[in-house]
Formats: sequence, C-alpha cells, structure tokens
Amino acid sequence: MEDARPKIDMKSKTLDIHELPKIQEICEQIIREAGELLREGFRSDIRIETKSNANDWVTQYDKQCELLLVERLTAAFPTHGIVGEEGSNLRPESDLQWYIDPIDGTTNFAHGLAPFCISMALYQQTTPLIGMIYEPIGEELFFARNGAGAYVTNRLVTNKRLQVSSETNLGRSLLITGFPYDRRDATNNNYREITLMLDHAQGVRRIGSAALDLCYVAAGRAEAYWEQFLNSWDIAAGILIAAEAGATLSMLDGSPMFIQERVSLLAANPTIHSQVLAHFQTLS
Ligand code: 2AM
Ligand code: CA
Repeated sequence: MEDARPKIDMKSKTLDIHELPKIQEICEQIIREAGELLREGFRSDIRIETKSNANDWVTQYDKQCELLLVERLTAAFPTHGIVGEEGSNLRPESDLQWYIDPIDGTTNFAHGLAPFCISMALYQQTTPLIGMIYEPIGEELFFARNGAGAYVTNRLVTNKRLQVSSETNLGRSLLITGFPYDRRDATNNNYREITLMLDHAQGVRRIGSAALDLCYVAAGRAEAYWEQFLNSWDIAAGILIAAEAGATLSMLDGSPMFIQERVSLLAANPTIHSQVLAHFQTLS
C-alpha cells in the first residue's frame, strides 16, 4: 500500500528559484546575528529549565534566540510560516514554512561545551529549498539550496563545495550517533545499534547536535550519522545539506525519508549507507 505520509521531495519546486539567492542572503544575515547572541550567552549565567523530562533542557538563550529568529523572519517574509522548537507556530496555512532550531545541541551549550548551532530551513510543503546551519563558536556556516549544492564557509575556506567521503570500508569509517533524552525508560534507546557499530566501524562519536552531525557527514568528516526520534527542526536544514553533498538518506529501517513529528534517520555516503543498514537489519 502506498505510504500516505509526505515523502521528502528533493526536486519539485514551484517558487521562482531566482528568489532563492536573495532569501539565502537574508537568512545568512539573520543566522549570523543569532550566532552573535549565542556567543554572548556562551559560558555566561545560564538558567536551565526542563522540558519533556529531566534530561531535556531549555535555557533563556534558546527562547531569546527563537524570538530573534521569528522577529527577523517575520519582518523579512511576512507571509511565510514558522515552526520553531520553542513553540513558534506561525501562519501554518502558508505554502512556505521555516523550520527553526534556535540552539541545536542545548545540552552542550548549557554545559559550556561546543559545538552547538542554529538551524534554519525553508520548505515549500515537503520540498526543502534552503538549509542553513551556523556554529557560532567555530564560526562555521553550512548552507545548501535545492539543486545548487552544499557549501561551507569558515575561517579557512569561503563557499567551499561539500562532498561526502568516498570511503567504502566500514572498518575505516567514522560514524556519529545520538541518544534520546528518555533513553533510560525507552525500549528503543540505541544501545544495541551503537554496540554493533562499535564492533564494525573505525570509531563512533556522540557530538550532541543532529544538525551539525548531518553537516559533518556532508563535509566528509564522518561517513555516517544515525539517530532515532529526532524532531523536524533538528534535521530540516541538515538533510538538504547532506543530500546536496551526495549523501544517501533514509529512515533507520531503510524506507524513504519523510518529515514527521519524530524521525529516525540514517545519512551516509552511499556505500557506507547500505553497509550500516545491512548491519541494523540483523537486529530486527
Ligand atoms: P536539541 O539540542 O535541540 O534538543 C542530541 O542527540 C541531538 O538530538 C540534538 O540535536 C538534540 O536537539 C536532538 N534531539 C531532539 N529530540 C531529542 C530527544 N527526544 N532526545 C535527545 N535528543 C534529541
Ligand atoms: Ca534546540
């Protein structure tokens, strides 16, 4: 039976594509301003509150940063919708939606540990148009436009095209993963998957920001990233950046990617993607 959930459609877009470079430019101004705010807040007096459970934290900077993003986006694009981690849900009827995460990697940020980032993505229904991710401590900006490739700008390079790694040997591959906040109570807590991959990969990292994890696969710094139960705003920008850099993306069971409330995904260079998937399939 045909799956009714909307698949991520990497190709079709009806917005005039000539508008996208200008939108991207404005997005970059906004994300860099938000980065300034997070740099000021980093290792300052941080107030922590909990959300869904005791491990799920939010700080005053998550909220301030989301407010800044919403104000700036609304001023620049008054008709666009906005879905944000800290509760924003504006103009849900709009065809064009921004998915924003004011701090991806809040646990790192709250502990005074980098990296963490701001993630912004513009979608036309299920089609990603622009993805932008800014890591303010290392001052590294990742971005992609649908069909136009993925790029990075940092202290060493400007607008460098991203390409996933060409490694084909899992034993020489570096993998990245993460764990759900409710891992102590959840039956599906990723412990079996990480044990399996520790046995087969060169190494496994837990960096703490899904958005950056996807960028690191896009940049070929790691071969694969998998994680369960992510939110749309954690991955909306990163999946376009990874896809434009040549990554294969799927749900963790190998089925096609789609954005829903909770996403479990695998992003990897194409060869390593099938090898990791084959190992995961031995678990079920
Ligand atoms: P956050 O920092 O915005 O909360 C950590 O594994 C990564 O997964 C982070 O990007 C974190 O985003 C994200 N994440 C989203 N939902 C999560 C959940 N329920 N449990 C753990 N991490 C979650
Ligand atoms: Ca967040």
